[in-house]
Amino acid sequence: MDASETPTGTAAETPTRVESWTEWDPLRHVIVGRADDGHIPPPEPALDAKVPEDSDMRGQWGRRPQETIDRANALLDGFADLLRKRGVRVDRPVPVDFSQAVTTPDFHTPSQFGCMPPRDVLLTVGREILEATMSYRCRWFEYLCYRPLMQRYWEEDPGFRHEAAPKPRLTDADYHPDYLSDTIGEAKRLEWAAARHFVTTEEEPLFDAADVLRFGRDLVVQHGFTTNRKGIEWLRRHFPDHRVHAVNFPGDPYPIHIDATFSPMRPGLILNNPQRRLPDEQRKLFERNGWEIVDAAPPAHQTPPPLCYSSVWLSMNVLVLDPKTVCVEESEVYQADQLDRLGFEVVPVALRDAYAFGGGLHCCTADVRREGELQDYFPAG
Ligand code: DAV
Repeated sequence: MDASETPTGTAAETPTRVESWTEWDPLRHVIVGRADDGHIPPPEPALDAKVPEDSDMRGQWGRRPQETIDRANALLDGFADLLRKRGVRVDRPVPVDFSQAVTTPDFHTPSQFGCMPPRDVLLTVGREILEATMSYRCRWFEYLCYRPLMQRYWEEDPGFRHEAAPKPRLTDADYHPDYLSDTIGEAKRLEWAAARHFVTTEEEPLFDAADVLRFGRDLVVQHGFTTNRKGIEWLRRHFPDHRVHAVNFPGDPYPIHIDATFSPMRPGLILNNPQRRLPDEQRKLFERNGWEIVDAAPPAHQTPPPLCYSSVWLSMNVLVLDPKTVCVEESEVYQADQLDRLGFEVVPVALRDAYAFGGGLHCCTADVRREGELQDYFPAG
């Protein structure tokens, strides 16, 4: 299959219009990733800093076992079908050969990663899709998997703006050498995270799209391993009509991507990881504007699945279909129950065996179209 595969059901008729301003407006068109040819990348500074010190992934790299790729793809295909049945148009990326080494004038890496989490690469803000800089060498070329889709949207939607942030050089100057040890220990990592000392330096702007949340006129961006201050400043200058707010979560020893930490569900309601609370000072924006920040329910699992980068908090990596409907991974019974009590229709989706390829239900998708117009959700500033 490729980008031109024919969607089934009524969603096939959805014309191409790129536009999405929030994480919760009614979803009409989305990209769902693929696990094809997924690789555990070779060691490199930004990635090593994220692989937990006790992880089964330390010291091994190469193509993932075919049976795990097939299983993950079956789950991703199932999720895509479920979305189509609910009237959402679904497109899929076109994988490249991730076993290829990458050599630029500035770095060399012996293999690449995959194209399971489009959320990390593509940031949709209004009528624009922006390719993030990324901060891992093994993910430098990942945007190529989405180019067939971007070309098609560009041909079909005269209002679509396809943008790419400046490609970073990713020399050793981008990474703090003290993070290169695998015996740092959790206490030291928490101390560094609280002091906002992350693996990436301020050599050049760096950001992953999954560090950004869209609240209409406001963008909330996590400062952590994958996004630095200059990356946030770059976003501020790039989106001059938005207010860009930097946030950080001191309780996270491996802070990458905001979507297992802080999840907006509908206007006025955000789930926050209780082990990674938003600092008091940064809560004020939400409180002044009447938003409620509630602790997310605990994960149903004590450990992530095998060969997985992410924490058990993918439990809260949910995909909101509209302000009353949310997709939750089917084994995450506590998260499902909490959202049910908060008034949502909860749609269970099997995805856990795909987590190892780069994340959960929010990670494995990227918005193309949500209904709704640009609004100001924080009028009190
Ligand atoms: O909790 O490991 C995972 C986010 C993946 N996009 C975590 C963060």
